[in-house]
Amino acid sequence: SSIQDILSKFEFTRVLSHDTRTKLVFLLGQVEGQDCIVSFEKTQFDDSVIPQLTRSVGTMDDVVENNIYGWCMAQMRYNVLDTRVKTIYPATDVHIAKYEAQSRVMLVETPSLYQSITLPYIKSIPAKRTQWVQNILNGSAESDRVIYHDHHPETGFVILPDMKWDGHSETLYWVAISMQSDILSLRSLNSSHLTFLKKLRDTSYRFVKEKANLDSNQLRLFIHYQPSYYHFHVHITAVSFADAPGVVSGQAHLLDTVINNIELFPDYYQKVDLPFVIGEKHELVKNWKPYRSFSRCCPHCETEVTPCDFSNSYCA
Ligand code: M7G
Repeated sequence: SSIQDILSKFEFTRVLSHDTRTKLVFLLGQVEGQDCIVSFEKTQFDDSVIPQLTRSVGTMDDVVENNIYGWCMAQMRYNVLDTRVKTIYPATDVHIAKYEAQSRVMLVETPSLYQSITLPYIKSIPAKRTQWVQNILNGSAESDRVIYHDHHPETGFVILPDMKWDGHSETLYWVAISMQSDILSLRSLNSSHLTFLKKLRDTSYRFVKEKANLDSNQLRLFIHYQPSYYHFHVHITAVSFADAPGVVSGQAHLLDTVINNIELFPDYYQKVDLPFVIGEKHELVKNWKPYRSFSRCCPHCETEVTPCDFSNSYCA
């Protein structure tokens, strides 16, 4: 039989597999009483259509707008595939640097490099860059999407769908954002935040179970270091979303591990060296001295000479 013939006679039985990363679906069905497998794969965009993509956006569903960010599910006029569309307008140089193709580097942040480079960088970030966060906290954006809001000024947080979520539970991606603006990042966490962190974790488990029917053992809760936004938040993702953006080592720190480290050592995150992967076009990279160029030059010496001369006892 011809392919066309097979497809027209295909009677669907069940989905054999659906790889959400490769967008590859295998279906089992029957054709004239015999088993038949058909697969579908979302194809790459053809290079020639890419410049025309914005013009081919047709009907838009699930439209969300928050400050300079917007995203939706779009039916494409000149393409049968539904495609998720995100907009950032107006975009800053920081956004451009973030999304531009670039190689990545592994840097090691000692506590003193945090003080001398990272903290001044964080302080130089204009407040408007986290306007979208304030909009969520004060209810002026995405309020219809908020899943849970604990308003306590110190231990409160908001749980809502992340911009990265496509709405399916196997690719679940939510975010929990702290009410407090003083917790800048993982580096700021100490034993005074344990109650907050545990409450956030347990509440996340409860609501994911309720709304998406996933158990706690199907979830990966983590914190990014370095984050893009220095207002503390926790990423809530499905374990099945195995290659969700940003789950890699060098970026994601499991919330359970973070809580445990602080329980063992209250000032763990003020003392520890934190390695992190970052795009080479990021502003932090430009100022990063020393560039750790080979492993025998240990990060503790923080010499400005690259490679260091091994005069420090650590490096001998
Ligand atoms: P991050 O670790 O600071 O940065 O996480 P990343 O973008 O490098 O992961 C911030 C998280 O907030 C990310 O998962 C973003 O997708 C998400 N996010 C960013 N913006 C601007 C918005 C927004 O406007 N609304 C929602 N709901 N999520 C956002």
